[in-house]
Amino acid sequence: MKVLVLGGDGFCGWPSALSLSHAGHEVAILDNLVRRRMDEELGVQSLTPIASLPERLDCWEDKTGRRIVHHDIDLAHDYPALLEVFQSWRPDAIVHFAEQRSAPYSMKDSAHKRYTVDNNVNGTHNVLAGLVEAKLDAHLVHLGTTGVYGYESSPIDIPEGYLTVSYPDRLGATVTRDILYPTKPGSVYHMTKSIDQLLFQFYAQYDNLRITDLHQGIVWGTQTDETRLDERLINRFDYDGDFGTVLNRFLMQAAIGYPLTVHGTGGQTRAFIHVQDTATCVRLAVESGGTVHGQVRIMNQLAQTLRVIDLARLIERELGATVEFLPNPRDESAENDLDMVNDNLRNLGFDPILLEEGLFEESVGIAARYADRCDRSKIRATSYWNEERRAAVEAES
Ligand code: NAD
Ligand code: USQ
Repeated sequence: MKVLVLGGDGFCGWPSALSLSHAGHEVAILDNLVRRRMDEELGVQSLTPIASLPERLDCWEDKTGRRIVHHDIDLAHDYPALLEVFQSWRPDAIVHFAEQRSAPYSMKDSAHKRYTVDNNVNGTHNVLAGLVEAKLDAHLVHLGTTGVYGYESSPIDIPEGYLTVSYPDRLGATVTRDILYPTKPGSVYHMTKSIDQLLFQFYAQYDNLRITDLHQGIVWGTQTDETRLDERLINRFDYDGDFGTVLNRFLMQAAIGYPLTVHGTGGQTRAFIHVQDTATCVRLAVESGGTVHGQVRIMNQLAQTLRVIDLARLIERELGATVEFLPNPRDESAENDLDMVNDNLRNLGFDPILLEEGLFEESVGIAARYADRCDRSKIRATSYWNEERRAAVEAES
């Protein structure tokens, strides 16, 4: 298949592009490299020294003989260039990673909120409008988030996107239908993913597009089978307070002897998946292809759910780290339960990598190896959800 990977230079997109190329697909990356410019804006670099994209692509060709082409296009603001790629290359599948994906970054201030909405909503809409205008029947596989469901304890296992509801009609007869699971985003970033869901539903209904939305949990780990092949292929490792996600941050903190930064009581339960599994699930979604025209296929993409404090205690036990409870800069439930169905991907052959299987070593090894690249002043999360949270954190500090 010809697969266009939007956002293929990022943390999830890069290993997924390599995995698709390794599997024999013809791959092209569309990425405007804005994530690398955000590193400059935030004054922090990936803990791992990532090569430039041209270097990465040359190295991949040296190692495997397979060429991946790069289109430097802003998905949100250069619609004509996007359309030209659709019309001239005519991909069979499009994997969409190209969004601003940090919740804290999206909550910094009005400029970051507006950027996140503008980038994510416009980018997704441009892809959908472009598919229609190019008369392209490509399968769109989008990386969404388990965060769209919200994090309130639920009496049911969270289903895969749709909730079956029954209610009485005017005459008292029972009506049953599937609706999108009510969304309750916890940040402006998560809100853009909720909006994406409506855009998909609309374009599937009126333009018969083929769409899979992967509701993915927090990704951890760094390397995959393909990125391990050469130092120049190494994946990025975000550890800072904006882009670093909780498990990778804890592993890095343990490696450098920094107390684990648990927000609040650590009672938040979240979904997790290893980056190797991200690449696997994306490939399974692309290769399975078979979505029904007109109905968005939603698959929950996670290996397991875990409480932040349990993760911290596990790392404390296994790696001898210390735990520090910090006032939470986010406005989120102090505690929640979370159970989630993931049958759709399992039925396609997904066999999740679980935390217990001890993949810590690699991440900790990487963190230790590049510890001198860590700027400790960038570890604490300093993006506050609202003035009340800021005041509460300042009062406690
Ligand atoms: P990332 O920031 O590392 O990568 C995103 C890539 O998209 C970057 O290379 C960036 O340059 C590119 N991009 C952003 N806006 C663009 C635009 N307008 N035009 C062209 N390119 C653009 O993020 P990631 O961690 O790889 O996440 C990828 C996707 O997966 C996101 O949509 C995110 O919501 C989703 N996701 C990520 C996680 C996680 O834990 N990392 C978890 C669940 C879902
Ligand atoms: N947390 C800590 N300490 C830290 C960092 C985070 O206790 O040092 C807590 C947060 O308060 C939160 C939880 O850990 O309760 C998760 O935070 P996170 O930064 O690891 O993840 P999140 O902000 O939810 O976002 C990440 C990705 C995002 C993706 C989402 C999946 O950045 O792109 O959509 O995970 S989900 O969590 O399912 O919404």
